[in-house]
Amino acid sequence: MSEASLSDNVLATGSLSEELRALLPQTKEGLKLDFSEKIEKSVVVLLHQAREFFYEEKKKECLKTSEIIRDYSWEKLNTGTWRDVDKEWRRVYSYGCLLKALCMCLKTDDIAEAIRVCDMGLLMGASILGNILVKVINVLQKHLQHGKRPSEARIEELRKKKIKSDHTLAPAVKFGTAVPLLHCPSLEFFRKNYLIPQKPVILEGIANHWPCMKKWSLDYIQEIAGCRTVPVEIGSKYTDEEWSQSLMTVNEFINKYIVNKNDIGYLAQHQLFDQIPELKQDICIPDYCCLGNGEEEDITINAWFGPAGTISPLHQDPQQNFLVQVLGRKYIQLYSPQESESLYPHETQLLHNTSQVDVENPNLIRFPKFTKASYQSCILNPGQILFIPVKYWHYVRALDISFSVSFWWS
Ligand SMILES: O=C(O)CCC(=O)C(=O)O
Repeated sequence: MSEASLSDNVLATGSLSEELRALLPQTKEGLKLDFSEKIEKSVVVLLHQAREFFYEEKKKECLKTSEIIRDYSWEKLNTGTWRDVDKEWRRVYSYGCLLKALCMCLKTDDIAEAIRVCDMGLLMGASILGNILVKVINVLQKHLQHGKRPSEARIEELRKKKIKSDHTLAPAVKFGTAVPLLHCPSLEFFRKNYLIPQKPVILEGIANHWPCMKKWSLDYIQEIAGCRTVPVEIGSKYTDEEWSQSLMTVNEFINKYIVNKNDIGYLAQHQLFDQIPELKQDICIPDYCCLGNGEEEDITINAWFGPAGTISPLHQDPQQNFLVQVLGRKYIQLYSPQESESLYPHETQLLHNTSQVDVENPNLIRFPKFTKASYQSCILNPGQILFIPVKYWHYVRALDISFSVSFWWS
């Protein structure tokens, strides 16, 4: 591209470039690049070069160098197990994504692609420069949508189109097995009767006034997050051989797995609210979490969004959980940790927290003790919160298009 056409582009996206620059330190020295000796010297040199090119407005060179940084650190992120990937390499990857996205916006006007690059940094990298990737995406998204956020009237219009129930037949909740239901219990009542004895309970009247209950619909989610890249689990359950994971935009996910039901796709156990803070404004942290001894920032908030028919096989987690139902219904079975022996956990390290039993269609020849396991069950409806104590086994099947938010706390 000639210099003339380069500057034409900069002019065309003038205010975008100004807004992006405002997020960055004024001088290249301000954009600190501190890495430990774990990062090879040649990579640190490349990072300095990319930074220099960026501040000197050598966009083509900066783009090329940031691509090399991304490709090289990508290899590091994909070698060995994720747990063993050093955070320093994840930071390098984030810098590569940041510089690449910035150059793309200044050099071309492919904003959607720049958002995808930033999302890759958020998903695979580590936080840099005060979570700058989130801030960059905020600016980019405004320009992508010509500065429009849905107005109150538009939110109301979208709400009217709210997802209808799929009318999937809900399994009967057997008499005597139903999870008890409480309306706005006091903190002390909940602590004494459910938290201390570690008993599941459904809480009503707590979350039904959260903004998400009114605002969220397929259309609203598409307006806020349609262009964002998210991880999607493909296949009916994570214990199946054919199960896999893929990255795609929320729009692609909705079109492929919710509107057209090609296969089961599940945006499961994803910290979507860290990635898209705008959606976080629509939810609250249940007050009952203060009964734990952890800090509020230690609470892990996950999104679970998918079509009817997603299944989370019977498994247990190491923290207390408030599972909040926002859209659609879910059928849930719960087994106390004392039943573990009758639930036949997988023997492998990776799946030791997951039962081998297909709860709604158990093979009693292979797993005879399963008939002895006692359980509780419920249909979780929008606005309800299910308290799942630490290590309590839970099986979850969506009966409708469903959006749940889980709060893991200690
Ligand atoms: O909703 C689901 O599919 C599973 C939720 C879950 O396992 C959890 O919140 O820990």
